[in-house]
Amino acid sequence: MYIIGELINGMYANIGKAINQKDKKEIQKCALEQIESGADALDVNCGPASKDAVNDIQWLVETIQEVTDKPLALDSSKPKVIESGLKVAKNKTLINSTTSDPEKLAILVPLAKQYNAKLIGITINAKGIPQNKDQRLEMAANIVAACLDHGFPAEDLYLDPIVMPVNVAQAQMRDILESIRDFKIISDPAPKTVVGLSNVSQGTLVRPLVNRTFLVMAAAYGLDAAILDPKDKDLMDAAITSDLILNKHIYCDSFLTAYRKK
Ligand code: THG
Repeated sequence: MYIIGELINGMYANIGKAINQKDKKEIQKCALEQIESGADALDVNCGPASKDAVNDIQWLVETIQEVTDKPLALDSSKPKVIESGLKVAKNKTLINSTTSDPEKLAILVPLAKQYNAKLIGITINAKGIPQNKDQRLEMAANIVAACLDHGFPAEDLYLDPIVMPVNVAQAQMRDILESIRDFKIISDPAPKTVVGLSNVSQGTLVRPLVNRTFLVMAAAYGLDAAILDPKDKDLMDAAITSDLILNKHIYCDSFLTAYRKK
């Protein structure tokens, strides 16, 4: 499982404050803690309170790059903010994200190609969040088609079925899981899949348990990557053990420690 740490997000009070006060140490601490916990990449989101996200994202990217060269996932619904981050990002970057709207795809797929970035495509359009599996598959197919049109490789595309809170959309959970499996049949080579895991537990009382259970189930449906809190050790242990069960790394008695040293 490719782990994208979710904690550098202005929606968290400490990060929102650090962005406002240009407190590099707080951001760098958050970056390093996530990497030490096993994150392969870091999501970077200025959050709803940022008044100048075009500049704030550059400051965040430059601040994080002072302490790590892990890939960054530039997380914004505004293409201008993503492009601004791409301009200063030194290493392989993920664009998070394009929707399935033609106007968004027309900007973000060429941008991903130009910067040799990976691209997350979320199955949302101007009409909103899909209500069933067929709508998710249709939007996903539109995203894949746009990538193929522009010569952007499907293997560098991560399709996101949009995870909803289980207390809001309980009847959709099975569809979301099946979408993770079905997205793979859209093209050959197949696109990859990703979820924003913490969405599933928003507003629930036992968040870590809900997150962990959904992650293990999604892993069984073939999930490739997840945006999550890597500092949740039980969650990371479950992710690593799912990979073990799926034969992605070799068993040894100390597989949890061995994986973390990789
Ligand atoms: N798909 C993609 N990108 C995404 C998401 C997604 N990026 C943002 C988000 N969803 C993933 N990141 C988070 C980060 C935090 C939370 C959920 C998802 C979260 N935060 C606490 C809350 O809202 O209760 C905030 C706690 C606090 O304020 O301290 O749950 O789905 N591609």
